[in-house]
Amino acid sequence: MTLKAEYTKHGFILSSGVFSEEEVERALTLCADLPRSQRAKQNNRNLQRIQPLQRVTEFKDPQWINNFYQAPRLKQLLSSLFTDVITPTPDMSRDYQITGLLIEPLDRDWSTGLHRDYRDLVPNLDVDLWWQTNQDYRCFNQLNIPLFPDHCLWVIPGSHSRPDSRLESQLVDRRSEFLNPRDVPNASSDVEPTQDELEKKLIELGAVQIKANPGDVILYRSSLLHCGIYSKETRRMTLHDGVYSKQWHEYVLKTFAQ
Ligand SMILES: O=C(O)CCC(=O)C(=O)O
Repeated sequence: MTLKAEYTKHGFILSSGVFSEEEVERALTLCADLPRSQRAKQNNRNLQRIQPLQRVTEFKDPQWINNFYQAPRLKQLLSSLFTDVITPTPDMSRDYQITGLLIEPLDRDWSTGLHRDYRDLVPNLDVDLWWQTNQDYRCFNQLNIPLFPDHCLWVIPGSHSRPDSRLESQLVDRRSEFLNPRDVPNASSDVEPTQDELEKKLIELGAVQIKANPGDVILYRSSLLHCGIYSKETRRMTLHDGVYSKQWHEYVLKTFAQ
């Protein structure tokens, strides 16, 4: 099966060793202090995402982002899958820059819960238009680039090209229950589900946990049913971005422009 056929079928690819050790080291050096500074700035020890990096004043070298994405093996990977796409966020509009850094919370585990981006994250979305746009696979593609070993992402292979099953839909509906751990102050219940239960449910639904190493790239459709599970015990620094296209940009303009 070609890489493109694999991506089209499963909705994700783990590509090993796209970035060299030196490139990862450079990224780590530039990003090393961001978790500390942003947790302090936002007074939130459990911050799990710094985004967009382009707007973080403590981020010393925003131009590096563009250089980083010029890595020959990344270009090769993307050009074997797409034509007419661009990464990181093109200079179309600052408002749609999503270059981010995913980090571990310090005090408690956290998860995104099972979801499809846009459909489950944007209130009152035109779901028919989103689904129709999803048929164009130049839209709704994202990247995780771990700088430390990263086992946080779970995906349900193939779910990007079909509707939810009844059980998937039930788990998506319970998303908010899995965002916080049991020991969060003011939790409404002392029997909230744990991350272990979430993992068990994901396995029942056929989800796979992606185990990536520094310098690997996980490319996935953001319309895929997916879930990030973050452990406070495990250091996470994963660059997170999209693969963009004219078609994607038209969609966001139509959907979000006032
Ligand atoms: O933490 C992750 O790897 C998943 C992030 C995620 O779900 C998203 O950005 O849509």
